[in-house]
Amino acid sequence: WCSIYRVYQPRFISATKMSLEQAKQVAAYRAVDEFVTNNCVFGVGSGSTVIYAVQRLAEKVETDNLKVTCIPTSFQAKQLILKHNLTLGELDTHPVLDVTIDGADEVDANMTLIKGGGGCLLQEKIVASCSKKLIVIADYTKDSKKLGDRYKKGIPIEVIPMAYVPIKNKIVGLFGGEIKLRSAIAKAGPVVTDNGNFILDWLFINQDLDWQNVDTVIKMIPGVVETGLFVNMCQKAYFGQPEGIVNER
Ligand code: ABF
Repeated sequence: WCSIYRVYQPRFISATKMSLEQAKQVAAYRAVDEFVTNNCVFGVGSGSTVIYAVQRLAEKVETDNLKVTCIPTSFQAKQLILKHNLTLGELDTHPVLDVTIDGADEVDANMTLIKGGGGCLLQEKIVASCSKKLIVIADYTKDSKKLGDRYKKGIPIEVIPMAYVPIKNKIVGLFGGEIKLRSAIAKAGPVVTDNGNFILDWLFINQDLDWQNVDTVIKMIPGVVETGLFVNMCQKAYFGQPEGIVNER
């Protein structure tokens, strides 16, 4: 790994993959540089872009001698915190966070997010809801006008396993589209989340729905634990570009 804002480039990674990785890294580094302060309580998101954020956080903690308490949003995030010897905290002792930096699958023009492609939406939403600020870091492919323009896998919905069929039918009955039970590999069993639940991926058709209302209505269905719709939660997004610059919104 090279120094700040530069990316290690193994020979076997294609140019496209490289530009994506570079885009993720510049966005993550920028967000950490702007939002991490001494004594802050910091929510650590999940996904591949967050790996760069934790890397940068660890550098800053070391070089600037900062005290930062990190609250994880997933098993992956907890492992990252421990790997970098950062201070691990929990909501029991730190119920209010200064900032959470997390990835997203898609960000629309209103800053509504689809999250949960990596299956961590429930803990991500809990931690975000306890944070004074939620900052998204992403590569340029996540920046869209309307949900569904770019992310084609639908909206993830975490559900209690015994209820997945009725929930599926109710959502399709209410809003249309199609729903798939997420499984890791074809013919393998369903993906089980960090919380022991299943994930439904809702391939919606109507891109002009009122997402706040959709989120509220879906969450009223018994057995739904959480949706991957984050409405009015994100204050700022950084989108790394292939050339290594960062667009902010
Ligand atoms: C998490 O990781 C998610 O909510 C989202 O599904 C995903 C984004 O991952 P990546 O940074 O790998 O694109 O933040």
